[in-house]
Amino acid sequence: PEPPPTTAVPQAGAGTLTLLHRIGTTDPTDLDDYRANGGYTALRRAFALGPAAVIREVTDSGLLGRGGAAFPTGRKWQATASQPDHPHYLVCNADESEPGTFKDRVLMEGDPYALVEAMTIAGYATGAHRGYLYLRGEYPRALHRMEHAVAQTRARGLLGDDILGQGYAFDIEIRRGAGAYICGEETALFNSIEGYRGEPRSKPPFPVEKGLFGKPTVENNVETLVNVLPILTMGAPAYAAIGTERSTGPKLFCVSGSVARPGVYELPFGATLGELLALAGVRDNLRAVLLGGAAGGFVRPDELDVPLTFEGTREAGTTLGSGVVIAFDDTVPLPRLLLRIAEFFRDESCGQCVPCRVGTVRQEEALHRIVDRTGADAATDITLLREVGRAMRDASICGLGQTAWNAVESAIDRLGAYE
Ligand code: L3W
Ligand code: SF4
Repeated sequence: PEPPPTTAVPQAGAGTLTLLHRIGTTDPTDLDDYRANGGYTALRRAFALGPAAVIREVTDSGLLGRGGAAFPTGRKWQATASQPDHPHYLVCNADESEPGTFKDRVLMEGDPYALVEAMTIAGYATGAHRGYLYLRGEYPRALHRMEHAVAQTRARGLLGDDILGQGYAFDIEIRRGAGAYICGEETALFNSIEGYRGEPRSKPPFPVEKGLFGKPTVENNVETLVNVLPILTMGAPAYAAIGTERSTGPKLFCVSGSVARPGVYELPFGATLGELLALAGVRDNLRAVLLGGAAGGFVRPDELDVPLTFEGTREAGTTLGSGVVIAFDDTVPLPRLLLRIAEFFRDESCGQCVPCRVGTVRQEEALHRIVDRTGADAATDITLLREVGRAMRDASICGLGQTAWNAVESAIDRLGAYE
């Protein structure tokens, strides 16, 4: 039976929708409806172009990874395609676990065939014949939709040994996560698929060279892959004309917190934070906005003109991450919120390396002392937090430890959290 709905219909932002255009208008359980609404035109174009030209299109589009790190997708695909070692694998990271992120869920629940088609194109371009979809365990509806879409496309010859009669073989296996944030880190995710503990590996070697089962692997986020469809249907130049010069294309933003209309918004890169919050109905008593989730940073109400681009947020001393925008009005107790973030990182640290395993505990303890007023004074604990934060950032193996101090630091420095 169909699991109960877990997501509201996403609200459209201003302008034309590219990534969300089928959501809410096309039946996500009907392959014919998908095909009647533009489905599988991108794969046909990919077959007409050939793998090398598909990679060129993706490179020329300027597409940057949407999972948070903004790595150029074309460069990743090219690096994998050129590896002499075989087989090559494709992994779609659908473990969406960054607090405040729910865009990939909306894509998988509302337009599941798009992800199947995009994964097929990515596999074709990079020489993979097997794709893994690693899906967050807490997304039963997305799982149900994706299982249905994979089974239906397989039954209709859109997955399998000879896709669209083009002689290309590709299939998708779905794996469910089991609730660990760290398994969204790309190499911990490989370990999880392989049946080992979800612990990150040291990089290099990068996955493009030695990834899943030690073989060349492309790993992309759901939203990244779905962008490949408009790149191929509209062509790289038209796609690159959307957004800004360095952050091209459309972007999904997950808006939540103290707003009237929380949801997933699609806007071209370059819209300002203020414009996005106006669409979502921001309240007058706004105190702060968290960009990029728990791994991100806060901005103040007087900084809402920051452009929502990778470069714009970086220049403003914060991050776009995977598109998280959480608004907090002045009724939210900031110190308690920071404590909650610190608890999250302490709980989710895999414990493999000392700076993160110990640092996340020390960070939480110091924040507790400040909130409970059980320490000598807040200034002493803030000094300690800075030292611990620097050690975690400099010496942790993976992004979890490296970013575990970001939000707390920005709350202290930009918001004056404990003044
Ligand atoms: C080949 C090289 N490939 C880097 C690849 C690398 C990876 C990608 C990015 O994510 C972000 C953080 C938070 N040759 C390469 C290369 N690559 N150099 O490019 O790599 P990297 O190491 O910059 O980042 P990462 O570890 O993949 C860290 C965000 O992730 N984050 C949480 C994200 C949560 C979600 C979610 O819930 N959906 O995304 C937490 O830290 O923004 O920037 O593929 O292999 N020379
Ligand atoms: Fe594990 Fe944290 Fe080290 Fe990452 S930084 S490997 S989560 S202990």
